[in-house]
Amino acid sequence: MIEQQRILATAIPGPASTELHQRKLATVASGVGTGLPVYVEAAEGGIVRDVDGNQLIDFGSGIAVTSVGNRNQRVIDAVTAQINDFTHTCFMVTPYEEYVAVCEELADVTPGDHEKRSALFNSGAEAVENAVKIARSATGRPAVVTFEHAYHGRTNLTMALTAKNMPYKQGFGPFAGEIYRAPMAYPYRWPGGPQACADEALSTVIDTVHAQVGEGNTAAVILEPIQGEGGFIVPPPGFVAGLADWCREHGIVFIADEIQSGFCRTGDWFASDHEGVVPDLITTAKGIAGGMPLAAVTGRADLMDAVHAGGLGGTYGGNPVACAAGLASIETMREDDLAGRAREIEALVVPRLRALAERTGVIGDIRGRGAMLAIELVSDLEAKTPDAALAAAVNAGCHSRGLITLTCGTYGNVFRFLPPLTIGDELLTEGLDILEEAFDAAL
Ligand code: PLZ
Repeated sequence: MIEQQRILATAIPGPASTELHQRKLATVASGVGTGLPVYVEAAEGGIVRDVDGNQLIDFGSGIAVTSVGNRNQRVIDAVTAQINDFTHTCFMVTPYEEYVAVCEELADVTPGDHEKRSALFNSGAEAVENAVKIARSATGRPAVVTFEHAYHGRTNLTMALTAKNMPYKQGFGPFAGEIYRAPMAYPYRWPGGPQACADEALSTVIDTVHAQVGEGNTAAVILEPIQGEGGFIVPPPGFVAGLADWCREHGIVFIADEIQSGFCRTGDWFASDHEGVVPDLITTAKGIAGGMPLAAVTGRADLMDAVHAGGLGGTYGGNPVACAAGLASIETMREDDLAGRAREIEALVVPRLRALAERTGVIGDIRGRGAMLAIELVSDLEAKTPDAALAAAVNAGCHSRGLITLTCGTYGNVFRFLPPLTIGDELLTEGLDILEEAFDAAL
């Protein structure tokens, strides 16, 4: 048991972490970065404990993964039982119930009550790759439309879908072809202002695809209903629904990438639910399995089943241990109403962020839903000049005070909040106090 309490036992990082980091630098490829090099020994609930005995408050959840809390007991029990039974057979060789049960749960919790099928994979990027394969196979069309500020992964196709060059794409091309980028409905930075954003962005996307791609050549449009790495950009009401409707009119597969926004993070099962949108295909990963590697594509049976037998798979996809963790995580979300908890977190955090914005004058936008919240930092509120240096300074200030925080955004100036949904109010409040201190120290 780790007490749900922040402890600063040494400087952060402390001596034991620093020693481990020297070993890391000598042996781990330098392309694999670390945002906060404290080496973790244990974690529970909303606390991560490092090898120096420091206990940090977790506002990152390993990038929106441990939504059911670090060291969730249901996950531990399910995984332990599964490991004792068997760890692997390869579902494509000799199948097992856990995979099937995860697909049943996915059909139940994802938007829409139509006939659905799922396929399981290991990572978010792999799910996105497969969603595109399925859309192309089902439509016989090549093109895929993606958006500014999008993030879909680090494999070749998903790098092509991702917008931001550094650090994700620099030097790694050439990228996959037949990918077209459309403008994103980004209310805070939309030239015509937030009121005009939904309509103008939608018509620009439609015109762009018509003029530069051709609806009949377009297999899929892929969108994060709330963009993650790109800056927690929440499109204005109507944009996602309008896009999905237009896709349906033209036989284009609408793929919602809910890898970061899914599984109760935004205060409902999926961000699409807030928009009243039923995607044709939905990609999930991260929060689905309490930290075990599991990802999925779920969607309309007619599309999913258009792929020839044997066309989808992989050695580890839907590994039984990961599936057991997935089932335990979904049960936790349902039984403990973690979507409701995400809404409570929003209600606690947003007023504090508003007060912080008023006091500091450097927060241009507060946005997000549930426990997927962010502030965009600017050096000039009128000009909306991105302030990545301040975001980095506040981030470092949080880290040294024992709060795990993350930044994001195309311009590196967005500070995001992704606590485990099970975190207690006391740790949340203390984390927000630390954030204020870090702002005061950085300004
Ligand atoms: N789609 C919407 O958020 C992963 C990336 C961290 P993988 N986001 C965190 C990093 O720097 O690599 C993500 C996402 C959305 C796809 C992915 C990719 O998921 O499990 O990292 O492959």
